Amino acid sequence: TVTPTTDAPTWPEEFAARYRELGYWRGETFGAMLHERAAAHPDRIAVVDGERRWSYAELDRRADRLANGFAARGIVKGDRVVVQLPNVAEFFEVIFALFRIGALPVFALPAHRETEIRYFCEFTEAVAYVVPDVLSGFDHRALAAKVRAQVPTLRDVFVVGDPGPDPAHTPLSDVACDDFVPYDEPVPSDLAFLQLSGGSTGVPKLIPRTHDDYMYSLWGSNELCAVDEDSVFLVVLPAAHNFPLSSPGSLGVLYAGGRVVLCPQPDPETAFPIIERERVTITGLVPPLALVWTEAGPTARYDLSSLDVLLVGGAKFSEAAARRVRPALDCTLQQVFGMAEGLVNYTRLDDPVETIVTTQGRPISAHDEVRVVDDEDQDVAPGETGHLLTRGPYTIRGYWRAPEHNQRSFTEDGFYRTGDVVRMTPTGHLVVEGRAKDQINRGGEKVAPEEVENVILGHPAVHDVSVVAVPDEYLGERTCAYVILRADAESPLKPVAIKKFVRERGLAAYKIPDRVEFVDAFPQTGIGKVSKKDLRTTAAADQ
Ligand code: J2J
Repeated sequence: TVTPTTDAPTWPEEFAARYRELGYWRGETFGAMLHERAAAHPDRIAVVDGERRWSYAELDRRADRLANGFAARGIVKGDRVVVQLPNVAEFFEVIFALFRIGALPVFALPAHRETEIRYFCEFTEAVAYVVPDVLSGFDHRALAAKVRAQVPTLRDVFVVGDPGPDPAHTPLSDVACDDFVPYDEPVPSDLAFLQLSGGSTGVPKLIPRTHDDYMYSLWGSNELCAVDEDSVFLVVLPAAHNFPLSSPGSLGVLYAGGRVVLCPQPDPETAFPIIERERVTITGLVPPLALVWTEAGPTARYDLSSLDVLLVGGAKFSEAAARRVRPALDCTLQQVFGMAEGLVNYTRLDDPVETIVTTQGRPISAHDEVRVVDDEDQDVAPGETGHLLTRGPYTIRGYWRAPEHNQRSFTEDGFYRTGDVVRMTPTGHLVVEGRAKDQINRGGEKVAPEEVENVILGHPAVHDVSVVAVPDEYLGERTCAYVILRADAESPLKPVAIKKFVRERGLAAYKIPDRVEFVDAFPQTGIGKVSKKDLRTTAAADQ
């Protein structure tokens, strides 16, 4: 049976039974999976981080020792641990250690700052927070100290690298422990981790994924992306994001017994020499990066001939850009339209070129149920554009601890309302035509306007604010904040003052409005609400 949890809705028993019968849920856990791979091919390289090369046996041993150490510190099955690490080998050591003891990593991104991290720690009642020391000039230990002072459940801060002077911070290297510490292991139907939603509300929602369901998305992806033990996957995007983690991602490649290579920065100058040196065969990029790579490819001084497959997703990849991939990089483009909530669509490697460049793929599974509906939840005619609803063997049935929000985001019969507006081709491929959710897709990085608006409303001079998307050639969309100042506000206030305020309140840099405009009023809809549609039109025209 599916492990019951009051924190997250799960699949009804009949669905769970069907997914098992169909062989999608294989009854594996991440902890056991790594043990098995390490036993089968101990000496094969699992993770490469600069000069460090960890074999499967090494990664397995490290995860075991760290699991003992975490258990010795009282971290138990079901506990939440916020993990905020860049693309370093320790990321895998930490998450597999947590998987083993059944504690749930909460996958923060390196860009997250105080507001987001405090929220993750508070909301999940996290017992520990794992950070790097200093990253891109930002001291994560100082952030950890602030958050720890505010969140009583947070007992431990583990630092990868130099722990600094704070006695409350423990170097991760001091945690590992050779002596076995008994712990209660998770079962395959248990939650494995909490992933972050792109979000369209005031605070990001947390996505509860089980060992069973996520594992299926991995091997299902491996089959479609031709990942096997000879695959060498380059992690270019932030490792914790669902795309580089699972589509097919680092975890898919580890499942297949392949090699994961970590890339510290996404630019061609950093990535291309690594591709040459490690003979990388597959990687995944968001569209803006894919543009940069295809521009740099033809004149690159590095041998990129090992690269077979380039996955592009996270935001719409234009047809024109898609056509340039093969000529520039001499590899097969695979479009991927996925979401951390579940459903992942891929163009197939053997699809006709026209399909590859004009669609965002079709679902992994024959049992991914996909509906395209109108505003009344009625199916549209075949080929018409509508809202995408989905349910299936790796799509969640509800967010973690969000019963009210779940009422809106899921239909009564358990379909997830993706908020994406799509059209289905006769071959079952989906074309993303737009979006109904109030979210801005800034080159694959998702910004929830409401979250940014709430922060800006905290500024003493601000009466009202509305954040909207502005079309952008490179990122697809950028953000623009329209601000109405208070009548009694000290003028003049400069746009940078608003940006600075958002930064100081501790939001990730990609959420700071690219543009700030002061206005006297917002356009209204017929029923007196702010018309974001009209604001977007104004913003696009004013560029
Ligand atoms: C248009 N919009 C896209 C695409 C995602 C693989 C790939 C991406 C994600 C991801 C992921 C798009 N064209 N090709 O988790 O496993 C937009 C949609 C979608 C939202 C999900 C994966 N690919 N999108 O991007 O949870 O709006 O996951 O609903 O971050 O990104 O965002 P996220």
